Amino acid sequence: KKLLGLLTAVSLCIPTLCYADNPIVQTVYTADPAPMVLGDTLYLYTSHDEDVTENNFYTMKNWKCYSTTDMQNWTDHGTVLGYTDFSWAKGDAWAWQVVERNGKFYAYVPLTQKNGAYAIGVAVSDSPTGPFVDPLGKPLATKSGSQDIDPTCFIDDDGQAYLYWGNGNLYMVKLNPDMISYSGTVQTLTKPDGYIEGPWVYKLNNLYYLVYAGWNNGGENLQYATSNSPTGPWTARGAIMGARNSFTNHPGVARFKGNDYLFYHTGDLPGGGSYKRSVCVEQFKYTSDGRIPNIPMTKS
Ligand code: FUB
Repeated sequence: KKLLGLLTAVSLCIPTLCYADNPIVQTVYTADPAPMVLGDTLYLYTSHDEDVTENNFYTMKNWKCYSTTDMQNWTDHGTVLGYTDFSWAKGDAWAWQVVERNGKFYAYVPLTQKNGAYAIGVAVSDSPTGPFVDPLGKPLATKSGSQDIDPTCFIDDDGQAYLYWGNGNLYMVKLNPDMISYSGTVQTLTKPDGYIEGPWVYKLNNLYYLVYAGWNNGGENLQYATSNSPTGPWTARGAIMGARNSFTNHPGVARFKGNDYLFYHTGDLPGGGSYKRSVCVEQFKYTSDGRIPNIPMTKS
């Protein structure tokens, strides 16, 4: 049955319609999942680990998009943006996120600049599946140059958009309503215990949640913290998931059609590992007092 499931998943993934259990995508290596709910569709944005890696490290050149209306059948929208779409970048298309505002779609990306420093860029589209265009021709934001990765955007109920990012430190800046500029300076927030990278911020029942990758015995796990403010202070609430066949894990959380989902990645596809990862998803339920439970990984 499992083999049939895998064969079905692989065969139906050509050319655009996928049916798959975990990993969701079984035709290429994908990582750093970032879900976005738009009406009755969930879009899943991922980074892309190349099949042939260079220097035994991340070899990542572009980003991909998938969508579903039922969390079972997935449409493959292909590569929707790449580092070559940014004139100032020389590579490292790592974890990204796309958010919608007033009918436009804003992609926040980490890239290595031609001078070698990391930076956060932005690209805009009229469609959730692109094409995305860099409106600035330069980075949107930088702070440390070495830790400027893993951007995530959260728009609060009052319309204020926040851009968070950072490895080792948690940086934050308030975006202007145009979503491609900011006012004030980039702040270094007090990070919750265990924070490494991969922030994902959202609000539920007036509580702000920060889910992130944290330290766990020489690798990463997923942890979360909560706050009464989008700028903290954050109270660490503990680990919710480990990592499997990959040094990293990376969270994306969404409520879709009344159910809650945690997206993450493993190294579970054949030939996979820390630099050839695959995105997965688990449905979960918050406890009655708003806690995220420990969420086991499943594998088909
Ligand atoms: O995908 C490259 C890096 O691995 C990301 O920036 C981190 O979050 C980790 O998933």
